[in-house]
Amino acid sequence: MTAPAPLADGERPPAAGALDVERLRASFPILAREVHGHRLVYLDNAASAQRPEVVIDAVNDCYRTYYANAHRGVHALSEQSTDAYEAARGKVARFIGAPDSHEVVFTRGTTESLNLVAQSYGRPLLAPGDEVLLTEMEHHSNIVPWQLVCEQTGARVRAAPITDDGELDLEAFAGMLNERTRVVAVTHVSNALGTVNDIPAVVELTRARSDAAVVVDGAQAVPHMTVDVAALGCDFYAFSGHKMYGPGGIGVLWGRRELLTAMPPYHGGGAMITRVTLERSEYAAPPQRFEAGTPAIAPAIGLGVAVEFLESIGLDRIERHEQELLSHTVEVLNDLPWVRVLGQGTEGASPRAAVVSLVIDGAHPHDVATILDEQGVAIRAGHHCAQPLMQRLGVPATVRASFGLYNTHEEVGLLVSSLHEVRRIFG
Ligand code: C6P
Repeated sequence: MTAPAPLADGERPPAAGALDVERLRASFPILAREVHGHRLVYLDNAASAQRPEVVIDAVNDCYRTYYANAHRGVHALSEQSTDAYEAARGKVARFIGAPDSHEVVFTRGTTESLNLVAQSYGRPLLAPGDEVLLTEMEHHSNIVPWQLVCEQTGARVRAAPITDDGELDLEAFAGMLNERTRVVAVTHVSNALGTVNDIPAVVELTRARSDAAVVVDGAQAVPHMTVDVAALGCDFYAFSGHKMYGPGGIGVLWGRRELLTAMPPYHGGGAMITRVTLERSEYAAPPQRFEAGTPAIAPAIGLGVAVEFLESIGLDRIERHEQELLSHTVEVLNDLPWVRVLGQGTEGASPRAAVVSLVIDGAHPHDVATILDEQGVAIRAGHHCAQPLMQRLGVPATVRASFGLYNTHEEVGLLVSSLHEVRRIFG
């Protein structure tokens, strides 16, 4: 079979129905490579996804033809870079349903976005006795920044429990909210289990029982489902470019404008001020207030193109395709008595997104990952930067396969046959 032609710039795949996955795959040059003599089966998308040609080209084109610093010069290149950088902000705002592009702050990634909220929103607000309520399924990026700010202010971190099925226990969560809760920080989608949290329910409970701001870690949501921050009702939403087929080194913090406007800067430096004397400085309005120093201009522009790429395919179609891959994988794995799939829930459970975590009797996840790599299958093994979750699940580590829009049922088959190879080796 000849490989389908890559999508031309601006060309749309078929308007309805299933994804034309083979055609989309051809837009990702890296997927054509081999690893250890096998075709690459890339199932480590939750760690970082691959980039389509349009994103690579956009970054390349920026550096080749118009790159200069943004917001600093009046020369043609600087104006062109500034325009492209700000246009990317507008695309991101539209993508997440932000009412106003001034609410979109470019950061280096989810981690920096969450640290920004902890330090600029949390630190001036928190006092001894105040509480920051997290969940047991958070990534370290949504735990450690809150621990740091609590050490600095005398507030304390609490964590709402999850059920054995890997779901947030909403009743227990509600019971932990009180008038001392100042921040609720919760992931939209668990990076280790794929659990999709009901953010509108979290917001409703929070509003009913406290004055806390709701901070959502959206790192694992934005590549897999339509996200509309206005509909979610949260106060802050953080995500990374590299997990949504965009460049590395760029991420986003969305925040309600009135909150951002009341927050002090996170970093000090160039471009975030209106006036500086040696005694004091006056700060620019958001988002510039939070973008000190020369920003990641080409990566931001690439992120804008990644957004257009996702929109041109349609998040609903991506979600449907990944859900089919997920249920196929779980169904096959559940038939293997030596495999234990973690936290996929039971009948009536809340949805899961694009991630399968498993353990294999008698085989350490790192050994499994090594054997799979020899077959060209890239997955992640470890604690996935979610050590409290691993403790809750009673495992030191898991094997995690995570899907992207370009994965196929054939690749699920290759994953499963590689797991059989692990079983053969470990007996
Ligand atoms: N999770 C994973 O393999 P950064 O590194 O800043 O782009 O994203 C941090 C982060 C925050 N929250 C969630 C839910 C995440 O999944 C991640 C990154 C990767 O699961 C790398 S540890």
